Amino acid sequence: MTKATTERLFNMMLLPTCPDKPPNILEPVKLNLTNISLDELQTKYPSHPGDRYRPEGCRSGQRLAVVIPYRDRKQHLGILLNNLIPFLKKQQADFTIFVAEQAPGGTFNRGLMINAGVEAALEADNFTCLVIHDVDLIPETSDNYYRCRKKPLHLSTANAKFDYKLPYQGYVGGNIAITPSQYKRINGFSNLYFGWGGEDDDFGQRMATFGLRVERNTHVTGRYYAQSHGKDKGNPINPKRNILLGKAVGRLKTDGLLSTHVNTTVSHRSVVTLLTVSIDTQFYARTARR
Ligand code: UDH
Ligand code: MN
Repeated sequence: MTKATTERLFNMMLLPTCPDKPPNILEPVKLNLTNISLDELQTKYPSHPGDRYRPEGCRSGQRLAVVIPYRDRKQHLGILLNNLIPFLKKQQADFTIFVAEQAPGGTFNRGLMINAGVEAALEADNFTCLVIHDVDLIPETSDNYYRCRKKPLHLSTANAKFDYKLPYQGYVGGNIAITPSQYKRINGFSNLYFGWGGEDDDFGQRMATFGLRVERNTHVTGRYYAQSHGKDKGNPINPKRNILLGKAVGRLKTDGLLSTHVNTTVSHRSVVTLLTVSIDTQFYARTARR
């Protein structure tokens, strides 16, 4: 038996399960909006094997992978991580954060980055819960538990950017908790939404098609601070989003988690697992012409 295996077995036998309600969970979140770099974060937070954080003294009921679609938002990422790590530690979560960074050049594709991030996460370890997380949203409520439930859970129901309300009925954009098996059942996100808009509604249609009724955080629990930004250079509004949405359900089986055309490299940065995702642009250019 390897040392790691022995240690794991030992922990499993000795550690009690973490309580549903962690100690001090009702202390309010104190947002920290000071700029901080990934290097500084690596110094601030001790290194963890496999970039995995585990609660001290107890065993968490779930193994969480947080997946952040990302490009060109360094400042947002530093600030998010500096808030998210203590937030998840307080929740006694067992978590690894995957940053799915789209390689430079070309138009941003949020759905494809999320699929690539989930793919890499599920290859890396046996996670039991996925949280899809935008880089600019910071949770404001301590007991907004990043845990999976029976149904997918929409977390960011009260985004400051939308006046702390849902922008429209059926909105599932921003942050969502979903199990790997649910995510696989709906074949993840569509890979075809280049540019801003539509991929989240497409994802909503996928869940509805499989009878996965999304549960929602209350407007108190689901409060998020929104880091401000303008339009990103590499992410113009997608003029084709409504055409794509019109055929969302028909495409579900052939366009999704099982058919990403990307090349992903993995780098362990101790606070996060950084994925660099290069899109096969020629493949997607051909798909778009069809
Ligand atoms: N993202 C990046 N880099 C980009 C674009 C998007 O990292 O260049 C990621 C990031 O995680 C971000 C998420 O994708 O939080 C969603 O993109 P967004 O923040 O642009 O989406 P939002 O809903 O749209 O905030 C704001 C765009 C304003 C256009 C409004 C038109 N009605
Ligand atoms: Mn945003």
